[in-house]
Amino acid sequence: MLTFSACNDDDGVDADKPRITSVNFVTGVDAKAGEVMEVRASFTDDENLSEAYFEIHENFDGHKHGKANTKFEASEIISLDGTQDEKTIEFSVPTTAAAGPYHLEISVLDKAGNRSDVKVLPFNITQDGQPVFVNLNETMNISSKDFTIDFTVTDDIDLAEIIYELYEHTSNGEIEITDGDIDLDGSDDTSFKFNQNFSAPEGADELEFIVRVTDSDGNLTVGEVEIEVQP
Ligand SMILES: [Ca+2]
Ligand SMILES: [Ca+2]
Repeated sequence: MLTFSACNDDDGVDADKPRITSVNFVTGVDAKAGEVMEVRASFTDDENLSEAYFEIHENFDGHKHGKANTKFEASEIISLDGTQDEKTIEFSVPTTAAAGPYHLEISVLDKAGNRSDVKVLPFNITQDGQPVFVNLNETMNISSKDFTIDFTVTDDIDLAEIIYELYEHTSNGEIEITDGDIDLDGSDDTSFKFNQNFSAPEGADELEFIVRVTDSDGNLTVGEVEIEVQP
């Protein structure tokens, strides 16, 4: 069986998609507003690379727009050459970029017009003025069905809203147990003490608590607590 080949060399058409071989957040996955974020990515194609596409967009989960700060968006197209190439790209994050979770999307095109799958990479933009969690334990072990989550969240100027969700991890994925929304209507809410009782469903062994706190400047800070239920 030597006669068959999977190559398209006969007709000269490049039908194989290019690939992204590595992506590295050179300056870390926390990018500070007002600073430069650097990303290095490597690409490969069987015949000839053409260009790479980088896009940044927010991942605030439907959160409303802020006032002083705005959600950062950017995109760049970079020319590539050969069958392997590596580029370092810089994004200047404005000082008014809202702190919160973002996505970097990357895809690559070869000279024949084949596009790679899109890689989606999470990162955060941070701000000195974003809400800060105090005493939020990221892991908890509970031995009874009923338990309490308590922590404090502070802000330099004003907290606006606290949204929380409690999930159960099951073999069929995540099931929401409960959620809540606390509006802080004052104009100088610089500290809030969260203290709530919850109940684990019968038979649950792993829960997750996610809390999203927005300040009145539009910054979002996300906290997570992994909760192990002891048998
Ligand atoms: Ca190709
Ligand atoms: Ca603030």
